[in-house]
Amino acid sequence: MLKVGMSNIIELEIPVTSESDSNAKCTNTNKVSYTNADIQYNDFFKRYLYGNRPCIVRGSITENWKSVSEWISDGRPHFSYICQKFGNMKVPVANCDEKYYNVQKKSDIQLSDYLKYWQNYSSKSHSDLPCLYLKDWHFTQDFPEENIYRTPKYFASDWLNEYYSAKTSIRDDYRFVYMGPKGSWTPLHADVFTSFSWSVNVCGRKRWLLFPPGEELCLQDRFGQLIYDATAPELQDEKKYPRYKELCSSEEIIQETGEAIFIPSGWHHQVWNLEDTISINHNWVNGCNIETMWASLKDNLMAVKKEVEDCKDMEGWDEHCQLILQAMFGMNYEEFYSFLTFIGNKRLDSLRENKLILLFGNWQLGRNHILFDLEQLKRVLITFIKDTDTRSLNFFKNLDNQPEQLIKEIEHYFV
Ligand SMILES: O=C(O)CCC(=O)C(=O)O
Ligand SMILES: [Fe+2]
Repeated sequence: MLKVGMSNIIELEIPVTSESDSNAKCTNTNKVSYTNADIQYNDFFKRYLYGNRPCIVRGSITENWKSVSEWISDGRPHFSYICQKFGNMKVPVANCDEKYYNVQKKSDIQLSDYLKYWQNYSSKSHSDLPCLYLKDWHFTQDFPEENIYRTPKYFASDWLNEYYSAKTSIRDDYRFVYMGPKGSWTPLHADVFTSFSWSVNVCGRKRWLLFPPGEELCLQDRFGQLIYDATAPELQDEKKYPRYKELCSSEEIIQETGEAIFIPSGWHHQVWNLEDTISINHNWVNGCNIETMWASLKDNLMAVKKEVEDCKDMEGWDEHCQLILQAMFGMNYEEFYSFLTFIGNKRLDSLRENKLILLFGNWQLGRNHILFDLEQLKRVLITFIKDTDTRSLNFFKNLDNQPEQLIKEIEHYFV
């Protein structure tokens, strides 16, 4: 267990303001920046998280990571070690050669079988084998005591995993291990809930193709369907992809071993493993992108409602739409409200009772950071409770604790 000293505090100068209009269309402010792992937290926060700009962090990110010292041997995955320790786990594996709707076909297999396959595949003696990619393995949830990495401080303010890892009723979080052979890849997408993501290569290298928010419209066919592979020649077919010619900004970047990449909210991306690669990856949301998450929850509800419009007169239609929203988007309004109140109450408790908030990686949340979180949260909560969809839902009509009270308690710290 790490001791919590001053150096473990992540803190902000207030007010936080972004340096520029980061995602302005077709400007070179969208270029991926490089920064060193000694950059001040406040600077990283302002430039990249609040500014919603991509970057690669180089330097000492993976220093002392157990995943590096134990899982890697001579720069390659230590197959026998990984197999002996975790081989009996069931893990999710995608077939990179098989498109299923607009994603890769996935199934669960035993890790030992996957590792055997991988070694065969890499030995090239089985050119008939499909390219399989182990992705979205909830490793930390499966092995909370293993501590194979320390979340870098820049990514420690993570409301999403703070909420899901505290919630015992459902076993779900957004902390993953990815591993796959050279050539495995992930099709074009934006992340769940328009969350941020960070990813660190424990071994191997990745090629990333990034598109700033809005550019994905140029990568949709005339029915609004996003292309599966952003490098496919069919994009040139103007009849199919009429807006492709308007594409004006994309970024290609190589992420080396030991480097962290930060992918901002709403940036579409496609990824290739250039070598046999193992990476750690989190999706996350915090005070910088909570409004974006709320906007995308609303957009998704609108899309659901449009889809089932013909049953509008059915009793309980609004509640039914919420069920579909949960299934399609991964969250509905009630869950979102529970998420906001969990984060808000935890921070208020900490201010009232002078209690520490310890985040992943044993980083401690500074007081200004807590205030920033509360201010952002309040803003979203106010629009959430005014929303007509929210007000029509049963859970909201029957709340035990009124949200206005929470808002008042937050405001108390801003007078
Ligand atoms: O590494 C990959 O294959 C995909 C990672 C990704 O999409 C992400 O980190 O958001
Ligand atoms: Fe992603």
